[in-house]
Parts: sequence; C-alpha cells; structure tokens
Amino acid sequence: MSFRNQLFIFCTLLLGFLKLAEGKTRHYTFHIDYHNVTRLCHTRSVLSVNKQSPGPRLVAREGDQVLVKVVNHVGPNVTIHWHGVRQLGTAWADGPAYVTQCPIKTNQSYTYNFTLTGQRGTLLWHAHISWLRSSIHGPIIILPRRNESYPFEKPYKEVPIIFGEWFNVDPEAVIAQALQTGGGPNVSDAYTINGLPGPLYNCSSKDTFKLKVKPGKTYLLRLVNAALNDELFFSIANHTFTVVETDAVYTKPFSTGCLHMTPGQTMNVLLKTKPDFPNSTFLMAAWAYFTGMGTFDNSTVAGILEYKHPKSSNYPSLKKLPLYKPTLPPMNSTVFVANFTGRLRSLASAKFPANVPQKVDRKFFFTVGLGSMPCPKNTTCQGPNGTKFAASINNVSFVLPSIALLQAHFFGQSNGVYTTDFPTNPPVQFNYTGTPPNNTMTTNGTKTVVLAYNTSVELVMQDTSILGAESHALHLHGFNFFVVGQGSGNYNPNKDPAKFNLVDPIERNTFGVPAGGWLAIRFLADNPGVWFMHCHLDVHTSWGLRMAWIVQDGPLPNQKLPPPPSDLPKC
Ligand SMILES: [Cu+2]
Repeated sequence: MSFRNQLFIFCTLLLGFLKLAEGKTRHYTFHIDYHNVTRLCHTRSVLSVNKQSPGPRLVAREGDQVLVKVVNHVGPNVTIHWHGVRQLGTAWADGPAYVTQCPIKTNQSYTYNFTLTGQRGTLLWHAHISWLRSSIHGPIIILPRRNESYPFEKPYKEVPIIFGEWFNVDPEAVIAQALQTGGGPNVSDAYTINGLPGPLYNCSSKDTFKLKVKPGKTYLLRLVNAALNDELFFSIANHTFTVVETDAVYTKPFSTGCLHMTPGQTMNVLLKTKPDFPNSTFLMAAWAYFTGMGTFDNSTVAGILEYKHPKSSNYPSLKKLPLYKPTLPPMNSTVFVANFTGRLRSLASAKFPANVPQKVDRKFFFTVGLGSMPCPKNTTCQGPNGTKFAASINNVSFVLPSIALLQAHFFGQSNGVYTTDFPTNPPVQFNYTGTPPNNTMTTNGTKTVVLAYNTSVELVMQDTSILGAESHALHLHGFNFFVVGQGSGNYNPNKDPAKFNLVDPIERNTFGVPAGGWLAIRFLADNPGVWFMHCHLDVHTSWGLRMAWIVQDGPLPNQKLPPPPSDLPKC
C-alpha cells in the first residue's frame, strides 16, 4: 500500500472517530393533545405530550444534537422549555413564551433544535406558558459520551422518579381565577410519583408507584421535581441515598436519608439495596417544604419499594410483609434545608472542573419577594387588605410583552416592547428581613439588564419579609450558576463575601433563596441571547417574580446570536 493510500485510510478513520465524538442526531415528535386521567376518583381531560403525563423520556448522549418537532393539536397556545439545557448558540430553542418565542398556535408546529454540550445527568422538559407545565413535563436523560468513564459506582438499573402535582380541577382555571380575584390560588389535591398519588389518599391505593428491586444492587434514581408550586422532602424508609449529580452536573458524593428539591431541580442519587431479602417492604414518601403564610397542599405522596423474593420470580404474599414508613422533616424545617443545601459541592475534579468565575465584572443585588397591586376600581379583591397579590424582583413586577423579547432584541425593535433599565439595586433600602415597610405596592414593567458578552456576574438575591418571608426557587435560563454563598437574615456586603466558596461550589440552574435569607451566585454570560430568570414556584412567576438578561454578541462569528429559524412561530 502506498504511503498516500495509508494516509487516506488514516484520515478517513480519524474523521470517522471525530464524527463519533461529535455525537449523533436524535429526532423526537411531541404531539400536544388532551387525554383523560382519573385520580382520587376525579376524571379530568389533561393536556399532555403523546397522551402521557409525565410525558416521554428524552434520551440522548452528551454531544448529541436533539431535534424535537412539537405539534399543537389543542386550543391553548403552547411552548416547551428544555429546562437546564445550556442552549449554547441556540437561544431560539429555549422556549419560554414571549421571551424567546411566540407560542405555537393550534395546528401549528415548531422544531426545537439544540445540542447537549458539557452536561450529563438528568434535566427536565416542560411547557413554559401559564400553568400548562402541571401536566406537560418529562425527563431529559443525558448519558455520558460512549466509552467515557463514569466517576461513580456503575448502577445496575436506572429509574426516573418524577414528582408532580395533581389538581381535581383544571389548573388553568385555578390560576385564571387567582389572577382575577387577586387572591392566592387553590392548592393541588395531591402530589404524585410518576403520575401516581399512592395509598395515603382517598380512592388512590391502586394508583401507587412501585419500585421493584433486587437485593445487593445499586440503583440510580433520576429525580425530577416537576411540581408546580411546592418544594418537596423525599425519603425511603430504612434506606439512604448517595447524591452524585444535580442539574446535570456531577457532585462530590454524600449520603443522606432525606432529600430536598425545589420545583425545577433535578438530582441523580444512588440507592444501594439491602444485601439480603429483608422480609419487609418500604414506603417512599414526599411532602412539602413550606415557609410562607398562605395555604399549601400538606398531603403526602407515597410509593412502595418492594424487594423481589430470591426464590420466586413472582412477588408472593408481599402484602403480609411489614411495611416501614420513613420520617420526613417538619414541613417548615428551614434548618434541614439549610443543612442539606449547604452540603452540596461540585465534584470539581481535573476532568470535571468547577469553573467558578474568580473575578467579577458586574455585581447586582436583587430583592425577591411578595407585594401587592391596587385593586381595580369598582371591584373587590381577595389579596392582602383588599388588594391583589403581586411578586417582584427589586420591586419590579415583570409584565410579559405581546411579542417575544428575543425577536425584538435581534431585529433591534425594543421600542414599546422592553426597556433596559432594570434596577441593579433595590429602589428603596429597608430592613429586608425585619418589619416590612407600610407601602407594599410593586411597580410594573418589562425591564431587562443588558450584559456585554463574557461579563462575569455576581448576583445576590435577598428574600424580603413583605407579606411573609418565603423561599423562592430562582431559575436562570441559558446558564449554570455557582452558589458561592447563602445565609439567613440580611446580606452583609462587608462580611459575607469573605465566606464565599470559590473552590467547589455547587453548580445549578435552579436554587432556593432561603426564606428570610440571601443567596449569592456567580455566572459567566458567555451565551448571546435573552435569558429569562424567575421563581420556579409558578404562582410567584405568575405574580411577576421574573426578569430577563440580554447578553450581547461577542466579536467572533461563533459568539453571535444566529438569525431565527424559519419555522419560529409568529405572534
Ligand atoms: Cu418564589
């Protein structure tokens, strides 16, 4: 063989190898439809993807390109958000309605096109308009690249566990009524594990999720909190979890008997089963973590961990076995949450480093919390003191525009759509976690912050005690952020930064601002586009606890926001 031929073969092989490393293209079609679901003896027509709720699993490897054609067969407008996917260079595929796109209308479709870069683990997809995500959601499973090592014990099996909320009535009617009257919305009737409320509810024991396991094995649970309005505690009787990944980032493993997750958070945990058949079954249960003053769903969802009997392929007389129940923290246990979230650390290894911004270009201080809006003339309102409930960041209750922010930004048509004067600090200073001010009225606006490409940002979010201190699950689109600090009470800019963790802080896309406390995060604005940031407790988002960052183009061609895809829906 000539040298030239050898070189040709070598180059072909190399190209093939590079192609493999690049990843492949995965195609999905999501049909938005109604289907009937009966829970707690109530039958309801539920909006869903492919007539499943939770919806189909989106499975891909790191490096794969994903194309999801979403076809809307129903009356309501819809969009899908790929929660936690970095969307590097694909801002048009992010999905929040009126932020990166106009909604997909009846009988229309839109193909979301993005590549999974530098992420591995579990994320979720969900509808991102009004409260449709209550039933339109499902897991995103990102497997490591082929032949890539996994830094933890290899599991025997993987099981997605999706927490949701069931309403006996249409959640769209619940939020519509709340926004009209100004009062708090009705709470859900049950929580669910993979769509099933379990035996602790009326008329529900047949709708119980069962996790069937073998002794002496390691199971990977892919946990997703897809509940609308509730943070959750989760535990399995007589078992412990090892946390290995949060929001598709590897963590330093640590073991715990109980987990806490805000809506929008995902977590991979390893569950080691007992070495021998234990002659018992075990309840797995979740209930709410709630710190506010309003009402909340204080019920308990449960599933059953069942060991396969070693001498039979069936599960004989398991009903006669004793059933152990887990102990969950008190529903208002800020102590448990502070301890649990304080233990989370990035893996921060040579192969999976924590690239925490060490220098900061711009600092922001945002208050987050509840407030009120005036009651319209000649009506009565059911919010605080006859007003309407609102929620805000730096006292701005964000109003969604009627065309998408990203379109207005790309075409240079911001006039009348948004302004760029979002306050970098609270308009009025007060003792944020002390006695609230007399005036609790928020202002309204569609205000944004503009960031130059590659700005490194430090953001401190301070909860307020206005209408009750309450934790807020802040979610940032388009970026992961590092949780460099958190604490209770008011943030002290002179003392607290000295305690920041700039070595191995946890990397997330969603994290709770502690009730009556503060959270400090850092992120690098290396992704051009318009990126929504909001509370993932949907009621707070609906009340206005949301804003948007505009990240400008960088100088190089691959640092620019590309033009919109041709099928991008029109308003
Ligand atoms: Cu909130």
